[in-house]
Amino acid sequence: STTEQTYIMVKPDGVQRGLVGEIIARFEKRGFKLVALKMFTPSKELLEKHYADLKEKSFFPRLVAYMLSGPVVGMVWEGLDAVKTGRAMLGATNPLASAPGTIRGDYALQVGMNVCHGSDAVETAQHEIGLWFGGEVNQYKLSRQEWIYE
Ligand code: YYY
Ligand code: MG
Repeated sequence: STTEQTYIMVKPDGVQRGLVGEIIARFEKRGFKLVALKMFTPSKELLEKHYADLKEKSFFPRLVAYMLSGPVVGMVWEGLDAVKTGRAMLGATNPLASAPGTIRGDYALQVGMNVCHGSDAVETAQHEIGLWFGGEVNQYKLSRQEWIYE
C-alpha cells in the first residue's frame, strides 16, 4: 500500500563518508515520503535488540562493535511497497554482490561495512520503528504525491 513504512538507517561508515545526503536524496527522488528522521548514538542494548535475530551468528560481536563506532542516521520512509523497494535500493547485503546503481553497489565493498540498513518485512519495519522512534512518525500530506501516484 502507499502508506507502507520502512526503517532505513545510515550506518556509522555512511555517516563518516558523507553519504547521508545522497541516501536521503535517493529515497526522496524515488517518490517516498519522509515521515521521521534522527541522528542517534545508540546504546549496545538497543543495537542488540535491533539485531536480535542475528545474536547467534559468529559476526554478531563485530557487527555490534561496528554499529557502536559512531552515530547513525535513522529514518522512516513511507510509500508504495516501501519495504521491498527500499531493500532493492540498498542492494544485496554483501556489496560485492550488490548491483551497480544500488546504494551498496555504488558505495561499498565489504559486508561488514555496507553503509546502510533497511527493514526486511513490514512487521520488522513496524518493530524497528518502535525501537528507534517509539513508533512516533509524522503524518502529513505530501503535495507532490499526486504526481507520483496515478
Ligand atoms: O538486512 P541486511 O542488512 O541486508 O542483512 P542481515 O542478514 O540482516 O545482516 C545484518 C548485517 O550484518 C549486514 O548488513 C551486515 C552484517 N553481516 C556481516 O557482517 N556478515 C555477514 N556474513 C552477514 C551480515
Ligand atoms: Mg537485516
